Amino acid sequence: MSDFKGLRDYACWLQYEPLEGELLERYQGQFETIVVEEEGPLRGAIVSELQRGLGGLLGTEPRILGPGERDFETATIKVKRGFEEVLALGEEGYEIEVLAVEDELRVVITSLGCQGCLYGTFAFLRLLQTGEIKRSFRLRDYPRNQLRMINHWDNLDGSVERGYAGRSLFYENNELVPDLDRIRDYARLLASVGINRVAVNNVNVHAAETQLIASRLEMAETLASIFRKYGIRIFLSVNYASTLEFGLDTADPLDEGVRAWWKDQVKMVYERIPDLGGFLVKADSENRPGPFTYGRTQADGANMLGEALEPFGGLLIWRCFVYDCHQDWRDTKTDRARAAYDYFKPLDGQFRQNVILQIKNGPMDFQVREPVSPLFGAMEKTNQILELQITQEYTGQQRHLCYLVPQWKEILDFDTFAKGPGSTVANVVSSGLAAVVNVGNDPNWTGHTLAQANLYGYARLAWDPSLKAERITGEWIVLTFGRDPVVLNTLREMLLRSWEIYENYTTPLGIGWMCNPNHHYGPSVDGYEYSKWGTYHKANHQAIGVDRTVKSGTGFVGQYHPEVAARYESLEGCPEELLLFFHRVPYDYVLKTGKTLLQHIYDSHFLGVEQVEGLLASWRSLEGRIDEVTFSHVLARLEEQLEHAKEWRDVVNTYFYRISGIGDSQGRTIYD
Ligand code: GCW
Repeated sequence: MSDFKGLRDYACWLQYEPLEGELLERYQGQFETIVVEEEGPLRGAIVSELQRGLGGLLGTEPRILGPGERDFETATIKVKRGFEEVLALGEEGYEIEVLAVEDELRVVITSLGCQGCLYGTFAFLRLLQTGEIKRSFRLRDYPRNQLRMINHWDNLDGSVERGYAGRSLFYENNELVPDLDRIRDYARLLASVGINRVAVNNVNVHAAETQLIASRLEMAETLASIFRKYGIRIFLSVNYASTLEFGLDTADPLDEGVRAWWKDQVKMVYERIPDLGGFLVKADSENRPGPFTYGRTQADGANMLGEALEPFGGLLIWRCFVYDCHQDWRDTKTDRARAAYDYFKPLDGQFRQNVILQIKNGPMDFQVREPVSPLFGAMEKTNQILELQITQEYTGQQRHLCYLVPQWKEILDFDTFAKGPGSTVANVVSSGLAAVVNVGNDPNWTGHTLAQANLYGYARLAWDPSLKAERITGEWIVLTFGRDPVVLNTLREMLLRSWEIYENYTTPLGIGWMCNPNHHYGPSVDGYEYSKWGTYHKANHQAIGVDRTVKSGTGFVGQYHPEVAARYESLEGCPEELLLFFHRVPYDYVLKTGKTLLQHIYDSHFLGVEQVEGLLASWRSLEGRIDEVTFSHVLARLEEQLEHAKEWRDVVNTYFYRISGIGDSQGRTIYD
């Protein structure tokens, strides 16, 4: 055991610190005899969680009886399979029922499947801490999404693409890490919030990773066996053109040899990992190979792999992040935002049943603000999942506090109008959600301890997208830091406002990309302006923004359903936070606030920095209420954030002052 496992932050939201006050009074002396009737493969996880949880929260050592020893009369917690009464909740759903017999609380956790029994157990422990377990309480809950997936961008050499929390949890020097305990702890952490699928290697698959489905299959097997104990199935990212690495001279999806090779390979993998979830593929994307090389479509490529996986019940998840990454900035006809829809929409109906398209939330790439991708709801006959980014590539890299649940809520609640009003993204992506994770081998998992909230929040939303941001945030704080109302209120406010604050001091009104190329940290207004990536703001001395309207621009707006398109098409109707994504706007254009666009840019940048000062002051006010190690760690990060926010403010403001020649109406300092 490495030392840091004893550190408080290592336990994340599974602290199980002793309850105090009213809750302690309410639960003390309860739950001493437990019957875990459930006998399935997750029994071990259920039993140990009840012991840890109740031991920590109430200081009890509950007697846990097995199915042979059932003792219905005296059991105060019962975990069991049910049938009719919980049928509608599915294998992963559960019912928690609390009845009071005089002063004794009797809890029954019932599910159709062992997975649901485990989730019910975690939920029960959570609800104890939020104080919701009471006399006569009943909760029936179930996951709204079948796939609740985590994507790792981990490479076998131990590096993590876009990782900001140390090195890989899984690999080092092309081997599994020596201490597998940490992976077990990770599986438990993910299961505690209902994650059920994990893709264990980077979507950019290099030669070493290709061996995960061949000579290094035992590594994947070991990972699968660890995650399996918590009901999580692994996925492998594979190189579309693997055949070329194994001596074939083509990766043409219609070639018989290629098809046969994949069928054999998949069979071999499933012999060793029978519950493998399937494959995840990034093809024809950012210089990765794909079916385009052979004049074939994305559907040809995906179906070839889907067909190989089908006999084993495997899924093929195919990413839609396909665009021209060798664009000439002088070419104004090509619009990267259009790419995914242009490539995939015409293929609706051509994908096999076990193929799922994984679509990034926005048409560009995880910027602080983007519209929702028009592909959501555009392909009625095709399975889709939403891809989010928990790792903060463009949102402060876990050095800045940027809590993304409010952003994700907006995305999930966005009405695509695909089938009339109410066709929210949450409804159209009924196959589920995937997200690029933010963990690494840092002692606190996520680099910034408060970034743990993003992982927690993602998982809770994947379980139930209708949960309110306030609810999720409150839960996370209570589970992580306890029930001190001052901590709860202060921290909740800090978290919930941090995305908007980050946006204020970075890129304005949906334009994105004003960051340093390659590593994406810190301001560089023209960093991506003359690059090949298709990411331009086009600021000159009079105006900024990209005209993506149908009337006079790239026509991107026309990819949305008419109700949505009408809103974006008009300059006045367009939501202002996305104004520069859809329109080219002169600096003296007057916004709804009565300010000019230029003045808005200045004001939001001054405000953003003041707000970070506010975050710092709020955090400082918690001194003594948060353990010292975490307190000073977060304090140091916030101090860095403040310095950095000033850098953003000054670089961006100076840029616009220099090119427009117009100063701040309030005469604040803008460097020349
Ligand atoms: O956001 C970009 C990242 C790449 C990443 C790519 C993708 C895995 O900068 O590092 O590659 O997206 O999503 O495929």
